Amino acid sequence: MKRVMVVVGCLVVGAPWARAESGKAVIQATAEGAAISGEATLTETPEGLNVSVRVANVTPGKHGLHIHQYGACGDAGNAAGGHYNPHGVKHGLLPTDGFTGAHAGDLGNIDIGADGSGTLELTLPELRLSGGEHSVGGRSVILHEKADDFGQPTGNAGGRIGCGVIAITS
Ligand SMILES: [Cu+2]
Repeated sequence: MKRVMVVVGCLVVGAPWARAESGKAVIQATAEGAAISGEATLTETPEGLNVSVRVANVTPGKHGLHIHQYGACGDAGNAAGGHYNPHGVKHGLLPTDGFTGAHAGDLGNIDIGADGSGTLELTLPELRLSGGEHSVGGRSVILHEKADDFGQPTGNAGGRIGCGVIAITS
């Protein structure tokens, strides 16, 4: 005679206390009458903060894109202050230079095509929307007039043509 033992398992679904945060910045032109528009979506993932940016009505070519210190877009974007740089280090490109060789807000460039639109998607380890050493919620996404050439101190990217404050949405 065979005995069959049935083990009833217990399935644990999800972990509601480990809720990921997400945020959004609506990017608008800093100059009155300019048609620049766009959006940055920021999502905390186990790999880091996923930042997905799309913009439209921008002159073709590379444009510097950074997270700046303050959540304000007035005064032609100057109200956003300097690059978000919590460690007081030199300017660089965060995905390759890390927190010792780049500002925490150094996202690099966004490539704009002939139709005036472009996208940039990055996942940045240790960057967060809130909490931790490098949190970007309540700061600003700034789109620059020119390319970031990674020169010092801020990449020679010229004026601030687009700006959006990063709001935590969920
Ligand atoms: Cu900038």
